[in-house]
Amino acid sequence: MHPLAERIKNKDERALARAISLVENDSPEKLSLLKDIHPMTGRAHYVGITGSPGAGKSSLVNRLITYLRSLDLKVGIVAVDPTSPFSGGALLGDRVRMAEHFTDPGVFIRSMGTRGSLGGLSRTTKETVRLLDAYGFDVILIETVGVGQSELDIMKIADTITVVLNPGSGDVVQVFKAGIMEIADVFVVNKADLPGVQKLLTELESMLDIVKHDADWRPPVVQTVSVKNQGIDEMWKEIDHHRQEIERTGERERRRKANLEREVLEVVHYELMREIQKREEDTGYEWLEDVEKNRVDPYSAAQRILRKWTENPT
Ligand SMILES: Nc1nc2c(ncn2[C@@H]2O[C@H](COP(=O)(O)OP(=O)(O)O)[C@@H](O)[C@H]2O)c(=O)[nH]1
Ligand SMILES: [Mg+2]
Repeated sequence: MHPLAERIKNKDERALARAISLVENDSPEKLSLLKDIHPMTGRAHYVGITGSPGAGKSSLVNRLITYLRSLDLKVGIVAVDPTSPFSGGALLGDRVRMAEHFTDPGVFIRSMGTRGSLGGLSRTTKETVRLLDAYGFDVILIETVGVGQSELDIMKIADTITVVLNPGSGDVVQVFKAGIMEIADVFVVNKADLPGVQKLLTELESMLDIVKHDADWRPPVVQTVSVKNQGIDEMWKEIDHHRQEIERTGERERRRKANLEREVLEVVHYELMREIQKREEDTGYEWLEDVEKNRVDPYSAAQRILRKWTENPT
């Protein structure tokens, strides 16, 4: 067994932090570590929290941590943050947030910068979630930056996907366009202290009538004011209710299997790409000039590289 896996099993928090760094740095030991922790995973409830920048995701997460701790649940958090050009790391707000729960062994927060994730942000995030699961957290909160394609991809690992919207923001249309409507399990209307709540609720319900009209689960809509700590218990109640429902119907198993399948292919894709890229680098991209000078089209060049690989894999 990988020594870090052994230590994670024994709830060594420093080993967990080390393991996440290995994942972030795409270390060669990574696969064997992930392999060894896999049998320890599968117990935690993965909760995704997505929504436009500024919607209040981080403040909600912070309130949720406190609330979940009051229920004596252990919480791991992976927050994907836009990398600040000034600090070169995660945003200051998250450092402050971290400090608040710093001494609590039942909380572990890791910020992922959008830059500098060598294995790809989506993959790094998912692997970090697996590590947190193996360590034994009851709930793992995954906070994304915005509502783009990569967020959508990250969210797919979650059992319960929570989408945060604000009144007066035109969020519903954006969320609809991004394809988030289809994958949302719980909607949170945060900043419910601001005007336009009723309008947003009406828009949201009519959108749900269209998108979820024949779904088994119609996403509930909860209102929160995270700055005043209002509605957090209700938010959690709906998230937990969703978990119970998908466990009851077998949907949780189906999602998890589909995720694992996808992850297998992602690993293959990534490892193969890395090998091929390395080889091409070593041979100085000999096709490059031909493609640039239009002597060879890109598709033939790609086919040639693939053929070279299948005939002589390393
Ligand atoms: N009025 C009001 N402002 C809020 C509420 N929740 C968050 N905010 C503010 O919205 C801003 C963005 O919050 P943040 O949690 O960083 O959003 P994130 O980008 O989605 O993580 C902050 O200035 C918060 O103080 C709320 O319920 N009501
Ligand atoms: Mg945030």
